Amino acid sequence: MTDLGHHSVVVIGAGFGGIGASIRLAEAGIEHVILEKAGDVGGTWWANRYPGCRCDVPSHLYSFSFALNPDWSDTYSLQPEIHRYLRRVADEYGVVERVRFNTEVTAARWDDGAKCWRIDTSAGPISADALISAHGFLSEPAVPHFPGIESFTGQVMHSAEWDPSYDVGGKRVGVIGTGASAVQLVPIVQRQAKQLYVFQRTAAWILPHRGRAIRPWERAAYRRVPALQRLVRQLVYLRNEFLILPALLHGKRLDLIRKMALDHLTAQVTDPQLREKLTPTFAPGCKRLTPTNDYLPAIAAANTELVTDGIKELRGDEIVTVDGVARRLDVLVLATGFRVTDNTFPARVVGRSGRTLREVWDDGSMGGYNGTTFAGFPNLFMLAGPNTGIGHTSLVYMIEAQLPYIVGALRHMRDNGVVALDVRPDVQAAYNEMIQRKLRLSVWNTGGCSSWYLDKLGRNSTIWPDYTFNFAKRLKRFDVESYYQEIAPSKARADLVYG
Ligand code: N01
Repeated sequence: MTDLGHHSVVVIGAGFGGIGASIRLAEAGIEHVILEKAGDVGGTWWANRYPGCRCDVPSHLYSFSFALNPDWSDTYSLQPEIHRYLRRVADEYGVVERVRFNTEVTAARWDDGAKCWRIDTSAGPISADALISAHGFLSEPAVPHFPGIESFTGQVMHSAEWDPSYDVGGKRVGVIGTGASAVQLVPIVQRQAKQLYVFQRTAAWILPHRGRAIRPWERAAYRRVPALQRLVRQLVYLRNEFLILPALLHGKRLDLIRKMALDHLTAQVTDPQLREKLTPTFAPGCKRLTPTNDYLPAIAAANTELVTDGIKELRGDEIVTVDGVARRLDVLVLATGFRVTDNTFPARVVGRSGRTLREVWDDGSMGGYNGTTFAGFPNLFMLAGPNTGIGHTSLVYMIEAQLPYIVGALRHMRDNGVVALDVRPDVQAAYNEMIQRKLRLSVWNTGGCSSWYLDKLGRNSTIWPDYTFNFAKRLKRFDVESYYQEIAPSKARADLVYG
């Protein structure tokens, strides 16, 4: 293994976060390298290649604000198109040449003597003055352990690790899960499979999908008049902020969403018993709302069985439910989501005190400041960190909102000879108290479901509980007064000392 040297900044991950960070760092003249475990850019949009994978956020909103794509072919884009977009942006902005592919970060430790991050990777050690983690919170598949899974004789695939060469045509397929990934892949699989079993633990709120192809003349208009696409993007953004967010945050108009979903169910499923099974028992929005016009008909199709009995074990080529029924399978698809609040990345990051981020979070639950920095972990910045998730709009908006803050911090360090920036614990605690207070009555906390939004202590460590423009406003300026800072001896001034 070779020593990968020292850099001003190391960025982990080349998805939306890492690409956006690299573009902004380059504009600010900040030297950096991106470490990417995969062989291509794209992050989650590279990894998730299951059939039917598309974004349930409108295309015009799901892109960088500075790199709109007038050529989206659909109002809700499919994964290959989003990946192509990210590839193109990364190429055009020179990001690709700054990426070290097939390089996985295995550990990162703050060296308080040298004031730098010492990072171990699968390709060798590397160090940096500052570390930006854009590892993504939906990057580690959650693989539940079912007894017998090791000796299951069929194929097992997680939705986020789909093998594109596997053909489900004419096969007996089992799908576990009914979340955002499952509702997209089930309709495609149902059309091709001989027999499909969908194992549902919790029924999902299925809403009508409003997607449609974008007509050639619309694309031509967006190309010719970019302001037009900006306007459409802004209207979509405002609709989501002012119509959907209040429902989730304050329960306003939840009944309307419930009625819309139940009408959709009634229209698409005629069998009352099946409808009963498909009717959720928690408040809509408590889990991510899933819009689709194809899922319910696929569940009602003759070659599909919706199984609501719990899974007991796998035995040979069979999956056995608690009622003792065994079903033969050729392939088992785990659409079982991601390790979010128990993501392993924080366990690999060691701060000033010698404790990992995971250990710190497990004490007081997950938390940071502005979803970006962490007391005791100097010069560490996280994109899409704790409480930056949103259930109603585009995560790309949140990531972009973080970038001026991070670049502002790095510029401040460079211009003032600051070698360590560490958010004050009291500031971080007050911030998290504000977040939790705002979340208390939200549907994510009170809707009666268990979701990946809540951590093992029942705290909501994932969702930003306010308008997203308020998040952007908060992070517009780097608030140095919220930080302890340490100055390089040659530049130290009396008013800039580590407190
Ligand atoms: O995962 P999920 P996902 N036995 O966690 C079930 C994003 N995303 O991959 O509800 C039986 O939502 C689990 O059951 P239950 C989006 O942010 C975005 O679908 O816990 N079942 C659930 O039904 C989304 O929220 C897009 O009872 C088990 C399912 O598996 C996030 O990714 C598209 C089980 C997991 O659902 C995750 O979505 C796709 C077990 N042991 C995804 N363990 C966009 O379009 C789990 N389940 C942007």
